[in-house]
Amino acid sequence: NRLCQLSNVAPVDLPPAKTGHAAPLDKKREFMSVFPDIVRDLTEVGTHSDIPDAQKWYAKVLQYNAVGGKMNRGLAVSLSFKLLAAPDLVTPENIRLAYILGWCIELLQSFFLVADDIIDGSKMRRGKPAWYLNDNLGLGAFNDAILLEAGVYKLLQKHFRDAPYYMDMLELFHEMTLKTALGQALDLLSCPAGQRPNLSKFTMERYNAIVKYKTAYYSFYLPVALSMYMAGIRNTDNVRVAGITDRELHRQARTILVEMGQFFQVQDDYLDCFGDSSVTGKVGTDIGEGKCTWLSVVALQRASPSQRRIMEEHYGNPEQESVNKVKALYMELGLPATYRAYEDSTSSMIRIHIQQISRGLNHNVFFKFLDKIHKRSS
Ligand code: GPP
Ligand code: MG
Ligand code: MG
Ligand code: MG
Repeated sequence: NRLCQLSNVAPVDLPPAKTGHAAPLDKKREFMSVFPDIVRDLTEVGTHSDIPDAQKWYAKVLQYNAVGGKMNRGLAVSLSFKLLAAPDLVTPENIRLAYILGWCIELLQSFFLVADDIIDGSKMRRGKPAWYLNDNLGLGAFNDAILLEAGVYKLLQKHFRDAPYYMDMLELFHEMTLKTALGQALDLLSCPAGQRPNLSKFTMERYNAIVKYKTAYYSFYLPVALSMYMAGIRNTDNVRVAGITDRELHRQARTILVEMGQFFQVQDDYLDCFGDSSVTGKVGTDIGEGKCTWLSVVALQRASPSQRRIMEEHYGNPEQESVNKVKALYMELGLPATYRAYEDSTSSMIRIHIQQISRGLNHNVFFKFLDKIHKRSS
């Protein structure tokens, strides 16, 4: 459509940084400064004031679970909004709205993590006991996961119900949740409760499908898609006519972001086994739980028949001795070096793919994401 042109003219790509780094501290602080308002929005006097105990509990659930992570997903909304939107749209009010959307993703993420830790039997999250282990909550934590998810929709309603892109955002959150839960289902099907893992299902194809669904969509596509909806398309009179809803642009963004998300989960799998708990803030469970991970798939690709027997005998057994045997096999197969080579080649390949996408989307949105995760250790 000649009348509609994208609000931003993509500048020349900046040379991407070489190593990963966390979000700058001031941006994180600014994002954090909105959190008390988020808690207030969800628990303020006047809403459910007849049940103050529940409101107090909700505030506690939010405080324990929604903060303390890297907050990369939450910060990504405002970061890409600033890169995608026309300068006159980048107002303090809109940046605040982007932060609120960022908190919606952080809430969605905390909902997933509370559930995932129960499911995976993980002991630690973000350097603290997993929520279900805190105060011996047990399965009561499941209800708190529901509280966290419900908060997403309360915030969207409160701040966006009159926005032209409200319905797009609602549908997007629902769609991302469905995809994530389907991915989680696939993750769990690799090792059904009470059974030995079915190693014949541990193929790279299946692995890629699991991580695309359980991680990539909500972690990478969701924040950028939200910022695209906010950023807007302008007509030739420079009047904003709609959010970026162009299907082709969304498709291109999704393709590259899903690729990055898969890369991110490979890193997560590597860190589960070889990461430093004091840096990752969590203790790995993948080998003991019999997960279909990047390491287990590559190990099986390379294993001799006798090495495969070690996997068959010990993979999916939480006893420390079995876990150690599998780790020793991973070392014997040289997986840390394979991983490092994979990390370098995948980063370069993603860089090339970014350069190939439409100029209608500022490439720095994607380069910034990639820089954040390249060579990450947490
Ligand atoms: C990461 O898997 C995937 C998720 C956290 C999504 C969970 C989705 C649900 C619908 C509950 P992981 O188990 O490898 O993550 P971690 O290593 O952080 O435990
Ligand atoms: Mg887990
Ligand atoms: Mg899991
Ligand atoms: Mg993991």
